[in-house]
Amino acid sequence: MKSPHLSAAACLFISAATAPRPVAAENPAAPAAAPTATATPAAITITDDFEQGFTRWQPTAPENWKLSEDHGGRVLDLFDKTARTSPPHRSPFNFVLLQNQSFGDVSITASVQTTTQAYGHRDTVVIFGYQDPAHFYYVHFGEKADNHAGQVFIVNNAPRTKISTLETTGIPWRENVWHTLRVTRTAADGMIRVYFDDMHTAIMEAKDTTFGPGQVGFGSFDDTARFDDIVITGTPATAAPQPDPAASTPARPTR
Ligand SMILES: [Ca+2]
Ligand SMILES: [Ca+2]
Repeated sequence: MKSPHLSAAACLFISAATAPRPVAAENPAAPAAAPTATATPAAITITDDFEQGFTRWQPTAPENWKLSEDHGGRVLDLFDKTARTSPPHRSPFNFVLLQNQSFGDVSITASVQTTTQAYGHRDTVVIFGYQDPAHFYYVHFGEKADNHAGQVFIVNNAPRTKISTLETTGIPWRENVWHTLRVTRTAADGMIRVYFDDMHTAIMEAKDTTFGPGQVGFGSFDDTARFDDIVITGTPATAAPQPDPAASTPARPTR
């Protein structure tokens, strides 16, 4: 049996940006550091090339996903779309979520190949700010854009609603071609930017602060596709969850 002696570093790792934030200055004579805005958690990067599996990802319908040989190794293959969970509101049927990790600021990059024949709503999706099945954002990378495709959407306890402010005419998917897509969001101002193959010029934008930190993932509304080389960089939120004032504030006495 071959020993995959190099594989431990190849599959999936988390690297913390280890540069410590400056602690409170003890020496008042020390030159003042450049203003660093508000203290934010150090960003981490999570990568996955799926060479060792995909147990870190939680699928909505596990029977639709498998590892396949492609792209010079293994890829995560949304190979079937027949099994479906029933989302509480009109929203993507098949996606995986990175487990046990939420992000505030986040950048999600993926290599993606569609395995669906061309049609107007041929798509993949990237999920972010995920709170629960009824509350999250997603980008629909749809072949031809309209109010229900090729947009940034919010699912807020209702069927998905387009929130794109910069819109595209559609995503130029090609058969048997690996594309690169990226979604970024900054939590403070809610700015969302979407890229496809050209990582310099956003093709979609939106701005929404309804949801704070949340989980991230990817999949398709209702098609098949293959995914590889995921790179997620962001500020983790699970270590210090922010209480929801509306939910956690004890009821004030009213008498
Ligand atoms: Ca791979
Ligand atoms: Ca579709």
